Amino acid sequence: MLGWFKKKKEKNKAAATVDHQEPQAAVSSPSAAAAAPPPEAQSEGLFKRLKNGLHKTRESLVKRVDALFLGKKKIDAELLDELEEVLITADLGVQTVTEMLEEARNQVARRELADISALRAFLQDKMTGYLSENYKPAEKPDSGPFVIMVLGVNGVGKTTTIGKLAHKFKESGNKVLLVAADTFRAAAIDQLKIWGERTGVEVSAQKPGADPSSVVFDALEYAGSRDFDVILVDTAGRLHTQVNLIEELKKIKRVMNRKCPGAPHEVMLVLDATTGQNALSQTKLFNEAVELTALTLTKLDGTAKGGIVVNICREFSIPIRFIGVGEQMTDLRDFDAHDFIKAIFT
Ligand SMILES: Nc1nc2c(ncn2[C@@H]2O[C@H](COP(=O)(O)OP(=O)(O)O)[C@@H](O)[C@H]2O)c(=O)[nH]1
Ligand SMILES: [Mg+2]
Repeated sequence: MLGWFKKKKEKNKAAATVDHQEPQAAVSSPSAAAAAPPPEAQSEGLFKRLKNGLHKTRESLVKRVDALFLGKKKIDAELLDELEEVLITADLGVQTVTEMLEEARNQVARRELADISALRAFLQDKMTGYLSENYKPAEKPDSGPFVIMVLGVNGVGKTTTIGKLAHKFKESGNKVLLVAADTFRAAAIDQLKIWGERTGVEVSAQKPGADPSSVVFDALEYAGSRDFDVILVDTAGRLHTQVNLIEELKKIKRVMNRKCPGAPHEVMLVLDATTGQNALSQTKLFNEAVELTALTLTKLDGTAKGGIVVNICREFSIPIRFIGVGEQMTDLRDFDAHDFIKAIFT
């Protein structure tokens, strides 16, 4: 998880074995994923779940590509035009698709792409490459807790993602604190408390209507010398176009940094993958306001347009850390380009 987040319980093991014991290390990079496969059975189960979660995208993208390829032996101009259209409707982004098809056409002309199966492999490789190109690990603080500020518009899955993350971090032996800085509605605070109970993690909360910046300040004060490894801060949903709410977000970030220099170590925007293209403008405006360091895409199980992940990766150099593929506690996956594309293509 987050590349460097080793299982605490395994910290004392010989360094050479730690990576192989770490089931979440796959996020660090595609090559690291290849070098450090998680235990087979577990890995198979997780991969199956990922595949199930992405079935709609597989249906709309790869099944349509395969239908197009069916019975064809030769790659001709018409086939490439049709392929271009299928990829564009899967939300991969016009620019990316155009670029990819141009390269395919050149390779066909140079006889480097000889047949349909080579073209299919070409698509798979290109997409994996696009998804890997801007990977950056999270920056771990030298000491003290790793503070993650979670933000995004209403209903995208911020609180659920925090719950799932609490579970993930706790499972790998970290001491986790949740901070209820979404003080708009009492229900939002309660929802976080339920996740706290479900995952057995402490929640720092105040009354509805409290100033979110002071909630964060007090939580960091409380965390002080209590040896937390990870602090996850929930914030109220806001539109990227609501100027005063964006100012509030900046203030929360400033207060965090003043109280705990270096924090937030991760500024994570949560995006609902089912919103398609709108996710791009959300990313752009939130990034301008608070300098995002990571993205999480939720509800990939509910959309046929998972190609949006490629679109977002190419548009911004902000790494995608996690993807949500369901509503359960265990339905959050470390994002791994290789696994993601493989799950769609196989
Ligand atoms: N299918 C699916 N639903 C999700 C996922 N993540 C969150 N949700 C649901 O989206 C809804 C809104 O989530 P919530 O965390 O309250 O959103 P918030 O307003 O951003 O905090 C809830 O019903 C969640 O169960 C996901 O990955 N897949
Ligand atoms: Mg919420």
